[in-house]
This record gives sequence, structure tokens and C-alpha cells, in this order.
Amino acid sequence: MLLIIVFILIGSISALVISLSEDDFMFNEYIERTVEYEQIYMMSDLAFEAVKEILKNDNSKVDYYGEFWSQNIIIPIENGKINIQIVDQERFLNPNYLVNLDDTVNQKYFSIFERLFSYLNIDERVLYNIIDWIDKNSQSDGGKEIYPDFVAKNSKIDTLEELLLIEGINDKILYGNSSSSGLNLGLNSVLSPYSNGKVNINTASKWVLMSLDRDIDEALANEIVLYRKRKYFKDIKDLNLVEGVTGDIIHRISGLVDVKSENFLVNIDITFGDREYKMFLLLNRKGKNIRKIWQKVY
Ligand SMILES: [Ca+2]
Ligand SMILES: [Ca+2]
Repeated sequence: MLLIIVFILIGSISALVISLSEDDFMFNEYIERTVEYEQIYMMSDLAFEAVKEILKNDNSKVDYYGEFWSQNIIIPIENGKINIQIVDQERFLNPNYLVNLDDTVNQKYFSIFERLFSYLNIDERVLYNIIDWIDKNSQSDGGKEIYPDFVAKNSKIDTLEELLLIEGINDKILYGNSSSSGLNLGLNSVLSPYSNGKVNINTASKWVLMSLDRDIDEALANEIVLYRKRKYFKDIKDLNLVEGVTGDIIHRISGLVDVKSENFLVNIDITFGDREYKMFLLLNRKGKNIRKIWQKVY
């Protein structure tokens, strides 16, 4: 990916030499920017190495708030700073797990999403639209398979922005709305297509916890969050230390939850002179092995 970008840059520079040779000012500006981009990539590599070290030195068997990775990291640089925020993806629900490998609907996940959508005041029809968007077949399961200008993707969701193509999902539903009163949480604060499908009970928000089981109401979810402020869950069974969590609840959610995370989205903000760059890295961790899945620069 990086190589491709470098090649494109080299190509663009030679094209510019021909077309802009009379406009030295613009050309110099372009070269300056190109050099800056190279520096940005170098910094992002540095940031990646730093994050890799942090995650390598972390206990991968349990992940919770208070661990080093969960804190904001600021690295001062000449002329600016690098701000790194690591977000574990297992705090979110992954909509891709609504559909099983054999293309049938995953009933457990369906119930979780039904609850989630009712908390977020999203029409249940949108849930069927998401299922038909993801499942490989083109027969409607109650949702939309054919749109006026295109057909449903019939494949997994790669990015949350992609949800905007699905009927019934608009900016307000995806990103939330903080202007009016009441709960206006966006899907982007509860979903991720990068999660391994097992919700980390140490990092999941109250709304995700409430969606997991019909007997986890708001009061009980608050209790779980309160417990987490003092201790963390070393094991799923530790949930019974929270007053109100029954053996039945633990039994029902045991295959859907975990106490650790595997995928991490790293937000890197680079302030450099008067310019700002945004960079995202998706990392996967298996024990001490950290793998970069992709990298994006804005
Ligand atoms: Ca950890
Ligand atoms: Ca489909």
C-alpha cells in the first residue's frame, strides 16, 4: 500500500514537472507537501512501532480500562505533536455476525441487535435490511435486496460508512446526534466490523452490555460498569460477583463474551506546523504477535 502511494507520488511529481514548470511557486509548494507526506509516513511508522511495543508488553489474556494501551498517548515532536488513541474493537458488536457462514441468520446475534435497535430507537426493518445486505443470497429475509441504482452487497461489511448505503440508515443513525435531548447514540458508538464477535465485558459500553441478554437491564448494566471501575473481570465467571447477575445470564452469554480483546483501531493525530493529519491503523494481536491489517491517511 505504502509502496503504491510512493509510486503514485513519484508519478505525480514527474507529471507536475512538465505541467507546472512555469509555476515555480506552486511546484515548490507541492514538493514541500510531498516531503511533509514522507515525514508523516515516517512518523506513522514510528507510531506503529510504539503501539506495537505497548501491545506486546501488555497481558493479552485480559484487557480492561486502566491498562497502558487504553490511555491517550501524546508524543511531542518538533513543530507539533503526535496523539495516539488505541481503541479495542471487542467493546463493540460486529454486524457481520448476524449472518452465519451457511448464510442463515444467527438467532443469538439477531436478538442482541433487536434489543440494541430498540434502545437506539431504530426501526427494526433496518435490521432486516442489514441482514439482506450481508447475506450472500438475493432473496429477501424481510429486508431490501434490490435498490433503485444498485443491488445489496451480499457480502460482509468492511467499513461502518458502508452502512449509509443501506436503506433506513442515515447520518443521524450512524453518527448520532448530540443536539437534541435524550439518547441519540449513533451506531458508530456500538458497532464495529473489525471485532472478532466476542464482546469484551471489561470494555463494552452499557448499551452493548444491555443488548447481550434480555435480563441485563439498565440498572444491572450500570452495576457491571460500576464494578469495573474498581476491579476488572479476569474471567467471564467473575460476572457473578456483580449483584444481580445470575448463573442463567452467564450461561446464556458465555459464548458471546470474553475478557480480552484481539483487534485494535489506532487513531493517530499528527499536528505538524499549521497542518493536521489523521491516520488510522487496524492491528490484530495474537499473544505477542501484532499484525497490521491496514493503514489509512487523511
Ligand atoms: Ca491486557
Ligand atoms: Ca443478500
